[in-house]
Amino acid sequence: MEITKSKYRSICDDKGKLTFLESGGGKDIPFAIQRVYYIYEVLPGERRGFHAHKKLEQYLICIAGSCTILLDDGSEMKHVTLNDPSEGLYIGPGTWREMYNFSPEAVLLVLASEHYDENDYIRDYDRFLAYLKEDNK
Ligand code: T46
Repeated sequence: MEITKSKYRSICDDKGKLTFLESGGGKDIPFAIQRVYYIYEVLPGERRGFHAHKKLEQYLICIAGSCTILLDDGSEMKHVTLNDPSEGLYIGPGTWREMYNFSPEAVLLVLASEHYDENDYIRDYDRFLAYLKEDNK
């Protein structure tokens, strides 16, 4: 499984740092951003996610603190630590994800290609494996 991490342009001057990203053809985010959400104040030891998406594409940016993302494509698992606000992790359809190891100050920002749709979620691991074998991906 290939891990796609992007580094965004940042301006660092005597006032501090500013990172920016743009969506659209040839830009930082290849899809039109339809939704933005963020996860924060995660309790110590808490693990989130435990699902895959059928269609949704997302970029995850840990804009404060750190957290780790487990990615599983049904044949391989990878763990990616996010601790740089100028870096985004791409997660495409058909990838099981879990998020854990949140530092107390962590804020995980997510840029999503679609509006919220519970029908796009696969929240059962066996169903996820079966889904990968189907032709309807
Ligand atoms: C994902 C990972 C990285 C909404 O009503 N609207 C939304 O846009 C979202 C994201 C969630 N919700 C509701 C659905 C649940 O009742 O908020 C509740 C918590 O969502 P969930 O348990 O799915 O949260 P996570 O942290 O497990 O997963 C989230 C995203 O849902 C998911 O798409 O890829 O972050």
